[in-house]
Amino acid sequence: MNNFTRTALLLAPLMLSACHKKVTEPAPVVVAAAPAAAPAAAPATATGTTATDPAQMSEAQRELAEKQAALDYGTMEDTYMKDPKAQWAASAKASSTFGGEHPSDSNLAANVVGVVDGKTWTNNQQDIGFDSLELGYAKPVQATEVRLVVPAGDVTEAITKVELQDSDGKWNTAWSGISDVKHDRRGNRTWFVRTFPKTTYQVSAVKYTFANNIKHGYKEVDAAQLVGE
Ligand SMILES: [Ca+2]
Repeated sequence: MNNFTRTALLLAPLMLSACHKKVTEPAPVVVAAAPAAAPAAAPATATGTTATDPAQMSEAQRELAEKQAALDYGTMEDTYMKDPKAQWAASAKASSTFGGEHPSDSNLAANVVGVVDGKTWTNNQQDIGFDSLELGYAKPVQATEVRLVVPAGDVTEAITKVELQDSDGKWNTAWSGISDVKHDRRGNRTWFVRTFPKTTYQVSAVKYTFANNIKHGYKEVDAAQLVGE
């Protein structure tokens, strides 16, 4: 039923009572079309929930949904990896490193440089204070997005601030707050992504702040992208 018909239907009794001499077209013909949209609802189970509820899915449906989620994750990650406007960190330094004064190579901030490779930086505190990871990029760009790749885990929940450094060395806050990015169980990594209006200045470094008490445990990061042109 189009809007005009609906309005005409609603107004019909009023018009009839207000103006006895005018008789509009017979209402019952229009009314008959109304229920057509009703039966289009999703099929419901005996308990009243729809078939997309994981608890109500058959094993085959669940397996299919898991494969679809894995495919979606793979497509997302492939798009990020091949993004022509993205560059990987060229240098990295951190406020702390697991092992303190004598960290092993397997925990150094330098492991965040370059493409995702499974090698990570690990901080030195599980639940005390704050840590930061600063990443330098070879080509300064007007940035629109940053991406931080962490191994499986909930590290992304501890991130509280993202800052961008301009060519004068000044740090500008691109985002701060409580992170809503949780462990992405569709794949082996979680991508922490923050998008913002294109910066008016050239960005050459990005700094992430971790509040260690928000999510207890050591914080690990594999790689980081800066997006812009
Ligand atoms: Ca790495």
